[in-house]
Amino acid sequence: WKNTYSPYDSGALKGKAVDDVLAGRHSLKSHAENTGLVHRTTPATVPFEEGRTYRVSFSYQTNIEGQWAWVTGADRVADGKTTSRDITRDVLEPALDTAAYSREIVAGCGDTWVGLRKLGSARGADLVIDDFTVTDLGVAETGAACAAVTAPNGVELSPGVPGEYVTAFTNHESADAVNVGIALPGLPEGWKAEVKEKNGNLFESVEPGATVRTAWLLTPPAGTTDTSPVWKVTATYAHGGDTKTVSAGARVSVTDEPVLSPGSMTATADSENTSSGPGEGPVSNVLDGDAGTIWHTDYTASQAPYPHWVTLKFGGAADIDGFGYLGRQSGGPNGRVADYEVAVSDDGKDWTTVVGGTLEDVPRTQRVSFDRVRASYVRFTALNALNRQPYAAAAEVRVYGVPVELPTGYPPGERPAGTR
Ligand SMILES: [Ca+2]
Repeated sequence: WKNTYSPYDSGALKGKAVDDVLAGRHSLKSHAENTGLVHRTTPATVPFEEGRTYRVSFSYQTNIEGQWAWVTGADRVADGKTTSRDITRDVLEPALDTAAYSREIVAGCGDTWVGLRKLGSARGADLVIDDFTVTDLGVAETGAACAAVTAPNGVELSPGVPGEYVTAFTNHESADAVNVGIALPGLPEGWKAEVKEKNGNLFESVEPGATVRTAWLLTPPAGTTDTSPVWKVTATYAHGGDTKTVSAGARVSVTDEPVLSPGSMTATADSENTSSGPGEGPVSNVLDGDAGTIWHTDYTASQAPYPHWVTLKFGGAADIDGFGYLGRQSGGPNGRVADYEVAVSDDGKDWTTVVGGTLEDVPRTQRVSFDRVRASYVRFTALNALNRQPYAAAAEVRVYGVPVELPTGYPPGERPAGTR
């Protein structure tokens, strides 16, 4: 049966939430968790042995895209401290009917574990799993791949406009990773992937612990508006005589109107709180594509009074006609902006106000429009807060428009075959 009478929310979730139980009498359900690791195995509950291959499988249902990932991780103990990190991360696609997950892993890189990670902050995100099974498939042909590749979450692109998309490779092996090649297999038909720097997706050698980044330019074709395609970012490298590949799921949103890619802009603000960790305070959080991380004005060292502002510097001049504000999605009402002004500038010094008004307390991006103008900067000035406290905050901001000069790149380099 479907959970049409959800006990915790008879409104928005009614008729849409996942089942409480998939099979038999018991399943494990996670409801509206905070972001982070929700549950995982330990060496005592599932003793993975280094150098062996295992199949990890389960059945599941979930209701909102981009909220949950199934993770393979490893713990390492050094100097009396345990460090834990994700090795692989598979984002689980929405499935309102029971779906199956299965993946083969090679244990190693420390004490291997598997578990569930909450990625997003969408309201009412549920995941229920059952029939969790680990099958020992014997000794692996190659050692565990301990490096990691990451893709940005929540990037927006516009049809026909090359947008910035930065992937990262970190070498967690004990020795150099050589002949590293980053690729985007499974990119949908018609999409164009370029790299900003020639051969920017190839690295001769990456030292243990080091991270290297690849700046891509992705261009969705016409007709992809309002889609959220998925693919994989892979890194192939040689280490210890083996060729290894690690991968991560990737997703972007193709918007219904041109938007300047967040990665092409830099943000500054009049005030930033610095005592609450990276997820609350820094103004760079308004461009990271994560609704769960916010800019918040200082409330530790001082309580700067209104007005507050965020200035966005573009990668170059752009023709723009709108601004988007996503208020904080959790953690209380402080900082949700009421009255605002948006101004534009060519040089970051002389400003022209193009629109003003009052924002609402809604869980979506509020887009305000103005007459098309060419500019290199936008400044969002918050005049007061909905709750009349002295704080301002934002989860994400956007500028709608098209760069005057579209960025250009190079075809990605081909990784040479062989280990070196
Ligand atoms: Ca954010």
